[in-house]
Amino acid sequence: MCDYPRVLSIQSHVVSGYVGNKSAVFPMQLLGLEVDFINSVQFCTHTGYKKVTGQVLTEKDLSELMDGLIENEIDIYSYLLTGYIGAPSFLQEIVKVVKHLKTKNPNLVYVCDPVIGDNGQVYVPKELIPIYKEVIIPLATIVTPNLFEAELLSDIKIKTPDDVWKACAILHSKGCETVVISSAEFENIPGLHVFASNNNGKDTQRYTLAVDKLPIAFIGTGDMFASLMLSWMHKTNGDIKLSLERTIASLQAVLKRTAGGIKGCTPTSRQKELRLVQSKQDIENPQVTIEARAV
Ligand code: ATP
Ligand code: PLP
Ligand code: PXL
Repeated sequence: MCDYPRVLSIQSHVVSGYVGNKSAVFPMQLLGLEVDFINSVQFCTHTGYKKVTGQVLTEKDLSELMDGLIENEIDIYSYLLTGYIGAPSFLQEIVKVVKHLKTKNPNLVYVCDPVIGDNGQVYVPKELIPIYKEVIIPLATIVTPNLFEAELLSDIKIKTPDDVWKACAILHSKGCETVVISSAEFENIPGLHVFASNNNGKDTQRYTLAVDKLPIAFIGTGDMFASLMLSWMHKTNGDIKLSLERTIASLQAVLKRTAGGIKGCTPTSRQKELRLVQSKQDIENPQVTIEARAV
């Protein structure tokens, strides 16, 4: 349908720093994808800074931008990527966007990072949860929840890696082909764990790997994770093992470079900003050191 791979990425924009589209677009472009992006908000910085100013795009604004693409007959995309969404009405408009893009390209791959919260804390309006669960997950091809988000979307408590696979199976049964748990921690098991499960309706493939957790709370890593998974799933023709390994290789290189520039034990938000531009080569040419294990 598309003469070359084109992504529509609907995420936050920040003037300074790297979250949302600022951490997702550059990696996808480096990996050869044509990226069109809609900024769901334009803030001075991410919301962890002491003063946050800026504008929020409404569902009407989003619909107007889509109308322009439709009128110009340039509404054909291979991929749709969505991340943090702050309002139920905006998420409902995204539903319309997905359905429309699927009428133009039935093979559209929708990659959804269902940003809801982390570590038992919800940081979006709770009304978003049933929309993700009942409407978005069935429309998505690839979802990238963290452990807490996977619990909320599957309605099961996840205590062990076995429980992760149960949650993945529930999300597959709702109609989502690929589930990637972007980060999970377990009692008595060291490290930060990543899981990927692919179910094409017949067979299931599962892979997992673990990384050492750096003692820094990075921001924007989830957004970069989803954009790298999208890019590598594209470049490897849906190989989840290679995609997971290369995504993690690039991310860990970015985080090590970022951590290396931090002096002292209480880094500022500014010091923790991802060193994305400096990591261009690690994104283009990830050096895989951690192999994913088949389960
Ligand atoms: P989302 O909420 O967007 O679904 P998430 O909460 O899972 O995302 P992160 O916790 O940022 O996102 O993790 C994404 C990836 O970033 C992990 O798979 C890991 O590779 C890397 N990562 C994030 N924080 C750290 C850390 N402190 N040490 C090592 N790796 C990290
Ligand atoms: N905290 C707030 C207030 C957010 O808006 C977001 C948005 O995603 C996050 C945390 C999550 O950051 P990350 O995707 O890096 O986990
Ligand atoms: O990385 C997620 C994210 C997206 N958008 C905005 C944010 C954050 C994290 O803080 O503040 C505006």
